Amino acid sequence: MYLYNFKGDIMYKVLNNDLIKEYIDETPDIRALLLSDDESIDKLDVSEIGDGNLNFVYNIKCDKKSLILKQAVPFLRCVGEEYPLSRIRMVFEIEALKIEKEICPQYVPKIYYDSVDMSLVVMQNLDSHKILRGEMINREVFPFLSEHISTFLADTLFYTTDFYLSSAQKKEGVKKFINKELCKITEDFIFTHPYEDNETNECNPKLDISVVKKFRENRDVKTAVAKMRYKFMTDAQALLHGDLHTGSIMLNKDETYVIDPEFAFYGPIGFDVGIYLANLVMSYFSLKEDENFYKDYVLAMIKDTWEMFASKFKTNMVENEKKRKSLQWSYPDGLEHFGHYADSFVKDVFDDSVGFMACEMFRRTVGLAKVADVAGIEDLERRAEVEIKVLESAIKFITFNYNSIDEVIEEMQKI
Ligand code: SR1
Ligand code: MG
Repeated sequence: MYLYNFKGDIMYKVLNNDLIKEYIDETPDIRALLLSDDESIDKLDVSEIGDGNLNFVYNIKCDKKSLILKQAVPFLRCVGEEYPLSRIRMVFEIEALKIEKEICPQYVPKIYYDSVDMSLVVMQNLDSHKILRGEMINREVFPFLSEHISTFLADTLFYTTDFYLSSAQKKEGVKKFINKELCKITEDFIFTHPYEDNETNECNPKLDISVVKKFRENRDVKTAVAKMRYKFMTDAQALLHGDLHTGSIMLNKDETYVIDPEFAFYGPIGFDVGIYLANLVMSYFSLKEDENFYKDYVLAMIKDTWEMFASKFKTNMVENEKKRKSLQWSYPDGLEHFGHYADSFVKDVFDDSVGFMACEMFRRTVGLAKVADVAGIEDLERRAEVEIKVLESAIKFITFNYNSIDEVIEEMQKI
């Protein structure tokens, strides 16, 4: 039933609910996680639960035991087999999960098994946790989320920079994460297609096309987006998650987990921060006039996430510098000067974050991949009103300079 290669490993096959059981039966390391030797695979309960754009995700249960199996297929799930995509993305996902787990064990699910041949990873089932996007649509509040996400961002991003790694380690890291195909998806679907007449773009039919034209034909917007695109392609600052929207976070009131890092590569720090903030901003604009409590909550999330991230990243820089005592800063007052440099570095990350935030907001409105917070609004006229706010604020974010997150929030409140 399965083909084996010369090393005796199972060769790739696209799984489905039935094939998963057979696969588990033939893979002792996974089988032992769910069944005792004398138990039959018929006891397994398998359901496909993936709602992402790329892969298939199976929830596998046996009595009280359960796990998640995620498999990459050789095409882009949301488009279909006519959009081929190599399965190597699973290698990047596995490697990134392992690095993130080492840096932030409390925010990354446990990995039980991985197979490069089968392009799959078997992980902890976060069955008492839900996807953040859905929880925000249900107006749920999470007291520790900003604390957790700001630490995840500050630590995964800092501990993979040249500030922390040796020059050689960092370059090895960059080489290991040449994630060509998924970076190209981002270059196309975030930074290119939304600004052109592309067949993959999709718009709410009730969205006034003149507003779309307004940013597509605005030279300042296009120049600024081109700069963000170039920065994304060239600025290998740190190992990014690469797709840190609110659908890549699972949580409950106490715990937060970041999942799905298949887009991981060495890129600009502000990309991860900006994508996350953009998804909060879109959630904010999706709220109705009278939802003041949740509006204030989302604005507080935006402010807290940025401010906690900035402070934690700076602390990481300064504390690490004290230990490293690099020559560059060791002259009298060196550490104080380094503190100024850290402030200036973090301000550059802020500017990048606001720019990437705008790019994510444009593409989630007129591009292929939408966000349910906005696209899920059934009344298309109301959805269009929200989309106009998203586009108008994105135009401001990409063309103006802001000194602080408070200024960004003030801008949002004016729209
Ligand atoms: C064409 S793939 C669309 C999007 O899905 C992923 O989650 C990424 O955000 C990608 O841009
Ligand atoms: Mg994903």
